[in-house]
Amino acid sequence: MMTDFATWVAARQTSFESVLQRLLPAAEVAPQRLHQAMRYSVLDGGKRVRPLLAYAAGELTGAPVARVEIAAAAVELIHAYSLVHDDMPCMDDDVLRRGKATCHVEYDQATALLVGDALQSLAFQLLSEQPLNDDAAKQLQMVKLLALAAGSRGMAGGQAIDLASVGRQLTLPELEQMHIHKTGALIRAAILLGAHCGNPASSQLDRLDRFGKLIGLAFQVVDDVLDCEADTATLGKTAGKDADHDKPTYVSLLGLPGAKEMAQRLHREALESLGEFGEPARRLRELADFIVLRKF
Ligand code: GRG
Repeated sequence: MMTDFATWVAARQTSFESVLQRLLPAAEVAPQRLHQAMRYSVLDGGKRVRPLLAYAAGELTGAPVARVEIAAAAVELIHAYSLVHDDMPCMDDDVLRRGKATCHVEYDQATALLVGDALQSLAFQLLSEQPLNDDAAKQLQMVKLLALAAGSRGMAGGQAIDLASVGRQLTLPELEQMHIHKTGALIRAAILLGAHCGNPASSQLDRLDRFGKLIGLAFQVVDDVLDCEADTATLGKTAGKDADHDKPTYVSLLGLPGAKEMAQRLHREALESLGEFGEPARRLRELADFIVLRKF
């Protein structure tokens, strides 16, 4: 019998925590302070949405879990690095992340910079040293996929657009471009990497790519709504920062009802893109529901 969604999520989150525990350098190993700060920034926090998407895509393509969890860890390490750097005074300058002090507050700025650098390197070390696909050329493609998603034409590029847009009015297509890169690229990569640990048909990859694009954007629209509607304690990060920093968001452009409507539309289209996959795509559909209906 298929377990319910909450049980599936809890089981994956628990086993993924052990995977991260194992893959991160031990706190006692030199340089201890850096390793402690890396573990502080990655372990015991976050919803693990990207890893869950990778697991779900892997289930669709018959991927061995031992492979998917390495790909999922690589994506989560990139995500954790981006949060550590984003919170620094030279970027978003925040003191709270995942319900605890941000890395540069708990440690110091230089350590936070190095934590991000080292997490990014570790992600690519894992993708290149662990067996993820029987075909070495395909595994090389997976390394490239994550590099593109994280780099200047992906997440880092989206962050650059974000920094340059403060105080400016963006058009809807400009805002969409920013978020497709900043948030969407890594979410899309998580889904495709999970799928590539198995044997996806090219028609499956096309559909998953479309699903990833739509649900990555939906994630950000909901993030904008929550920044405006939820409180700091629920989010585990400072709420209301977008308006305080005069940042263009879906809420500032479309208003709250308009942003919510857009999230619903993206959700619907994301589910449609999985149309013909049936039962094996059940977890992806449930994750899409979670991403749009979440309250934190
Ligand atoms: C510094 C290169 C660089 C990039 C930073 C991800 C990012 C780009 C900035 C984080 C700030 C932010 C609010 C981004 C948009 C949405 C987002 C990615 C939120 C955080 O992701 P969640 O909700 O966080 O999945 P948890 O803590 O659950 O993992």
